[in-house]
Amino acid sequence: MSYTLFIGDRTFSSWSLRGWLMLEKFNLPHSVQMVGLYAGTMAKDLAPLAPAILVPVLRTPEGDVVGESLAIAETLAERHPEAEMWPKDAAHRLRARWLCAEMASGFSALRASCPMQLQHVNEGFDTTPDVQTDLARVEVLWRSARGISGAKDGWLFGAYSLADVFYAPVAARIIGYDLPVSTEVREYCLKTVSDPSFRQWRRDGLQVTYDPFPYPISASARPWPLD
Ligand SMILES: N[C@@H](CCC(=O)N[C@@H](CS)C(=O)NCC(=O)O)C(=O)O
Repeated sequence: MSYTLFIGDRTFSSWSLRGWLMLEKFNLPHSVQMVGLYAGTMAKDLAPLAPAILVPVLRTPEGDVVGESLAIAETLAERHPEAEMWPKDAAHRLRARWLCAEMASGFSALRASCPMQLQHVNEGFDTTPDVQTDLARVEVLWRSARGISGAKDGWLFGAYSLADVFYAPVAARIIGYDLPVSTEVREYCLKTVSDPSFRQWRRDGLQVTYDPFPYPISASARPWPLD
C-alpha cells in the first residue's frame, strides 16, 4: 500500500519538493516517478494522469489521482490523522492553513524573480522592491506562526507541520539568492536546508547536470551552504 508521487526536476521544482516532503517527513510509504519537466515530455508523461497538467501529482494506493499541492496535503492529512501533518491545536492549525494557502496563491514577485535552484548561492542578487515586499510578508507570517505557537525557534509551529513543508522552497530561495532577511528568518532557512530529508532531495537533484543551466548564474556565485 504505497503512494506514487509524480515529480519534476528536483533541483528546480519547488512544488515537487513540497509534495515529496509531505510524504517523506511524515513517513508515508511512497515511490517517486519523474516527469520530464525540463526534458519537454511533461504533457506526454502526465497524459495517463488526466486531468493533471502540473507536478506534483499523487496517486493513492487505490489508484485515485490528485493534483494541486494544497489538495494533496489535505488528502494526505485526512487519510493519515495519526501523522499529525497539521498542528494539533485548532488555533495553530487554522493559522498553519492560512500560511499554506497564502503561499500557494501569493508571493508572485519572489517566485518569478528567484526561481528555485538548489545548485549554488547567487550572491549579489538585486532585490527589487516587490521582492522586498514579499520578504517582509514572509517575516510577518513566520513571526505570527511563532507568536501563536510559542515556538521561539525551530519549526514554525513547534512540531514539523505542513506549514514547514509549504515554506521549504521559500527558505531555499532565500538561501539560494542570499536574500536580505532577519537573523531569525535566516536561521529558520538554514534549519530547513540542513534537514536530512531536504539534503537528500538536493543530493538526488544534483545527480542531474544541466547544460546550459536554465537560470542565470551570478558572476560571484558561491557554493551552497552545508553541502
Ligand atoms: N498550483 C500548483 C502549482 C504546481 C506547479 O506550478 N508546478 C510546476 C513545477 S514546480 C509545473 O508543473 N510547471 C509546469 C508548467 O507550468 O507547465 C500546485 O499547488 O501544485
